[in-house]
Amino acid sequence: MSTCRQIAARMVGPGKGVLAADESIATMSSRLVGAGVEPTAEHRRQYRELLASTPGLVDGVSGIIFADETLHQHFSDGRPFAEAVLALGILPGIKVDTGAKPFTGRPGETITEGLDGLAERLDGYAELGAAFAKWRAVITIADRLPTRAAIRVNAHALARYAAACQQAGIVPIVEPEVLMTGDHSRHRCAEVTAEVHGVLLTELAELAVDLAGIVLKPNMVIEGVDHAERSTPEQVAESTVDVLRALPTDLAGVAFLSGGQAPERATANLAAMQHLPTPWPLTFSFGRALVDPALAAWAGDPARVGAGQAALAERVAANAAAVRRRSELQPA
Ligand code: 5MM
Repeated sequence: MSTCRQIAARMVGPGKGVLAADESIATMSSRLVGAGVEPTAEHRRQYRELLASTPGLVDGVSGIIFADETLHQHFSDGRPFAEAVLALGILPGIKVDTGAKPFTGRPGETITEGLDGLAERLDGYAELGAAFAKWRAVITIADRLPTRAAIRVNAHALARYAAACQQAGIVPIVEPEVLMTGDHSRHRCAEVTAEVHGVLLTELAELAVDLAGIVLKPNMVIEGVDHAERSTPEQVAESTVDVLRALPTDLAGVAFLSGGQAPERATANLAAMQHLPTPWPLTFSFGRALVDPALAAWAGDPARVGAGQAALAERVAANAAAVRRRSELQPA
C-alpha cells in the first residue's frame, strides 16, 4: 500500500477525526479580536499550542491542520509544532491554498488560488513534517449561482493540488465547500453539492489522483442559514449520504467541515449519519464546531488555558463518540 493510502486510512481511522486549526492570519486575527484578544503572532501561537497540547486529544483526533505561520512556530518548550504533535501521536497537516479570491467577471464567486510554486512548497512542508495538506474551494448558492464555470475552475484547481500532493507523498484533504450562506433549501444544497462532486470526480480522474490516498472534506447537505425551516439531524444525514452515494467505493474516507453550524448541531448531524451504511468512514474535520468554545473559554487569559482545553476536549469527545458508534452499528 502506498504511503498516502496508509496515512489517509489513519486520518479517518475508527473513532477519530481531524481538527482544523488552519485559519489564515487574517481569519485567526479577527477571531482573536472577537474574543477580546490582541491579534499578535504570539497570541496566535499560544492559542494553537493550547489546542494541540490538550490532554487526551489523540484519543479523538488523528491529525491537526495548521496554517503556514504555525508550522514555522514552536511550542513553549522550543519544539517545532510538527515535531511536538507527532510526539503526541497526532499527524501534522498544512493548509496550502492561498485563499479564495474574486473570480474576475463572475460577481459573487471566487477561485481558490495557490497553485504557483506548489510543488516546491509541498517539498518544504514535507521537510517540516507535514503528513497531509488541505485546499478549500468555496462555492456560493444564490440567485443564478453557482455558475458552471466557478464549479469547473475550482474543481480543476482542487485536482491539480491533489495530484501535486500525492506526487510529494502528502495526503490531500480535498475540500469543496458549498457555503451555508443564503436562504436556499436543503434540496437546493443537495443539487449543487452533487454537481460539485460530479465535476470534481471527473477532474480527479483526469489527473489520475488515487482516491484511496485522499480524504474528501465536504459540506453536509443542509439548508442555508436564512432558510425558513430547519432540518432535523435525520434529514441532514439522509440528504448528505444520498449525495455521497455517487462517490467511488475506493475513496479513503469523508471528513466533514462544520460550515458555521453550532457545535452541538454539527455533532448531532454527524451522529445521525453513522446509522446509514456507506463504504467509507464518515468523520469530522471541523474547525469552528470544535474550537469556538475553546477560544471563548480561554479568551487570552493564561490562567484559563485549562478551561480552553477542557472546552475543546468536550467537543472532541462528543464527535469521537459519535463516529465510534459506527463500528457498533455497522460491524465490518
Ligand atoms: C479553520 O478555517 C479554515 C481556514 O479558513 P481561512 O483560510 O478562511 O482562514 C477553513 O478552511 C476550515 O478548515 C474549513 O472551512 C472548515 O472549517 P469549519 O469551521 O467550517 O468546520
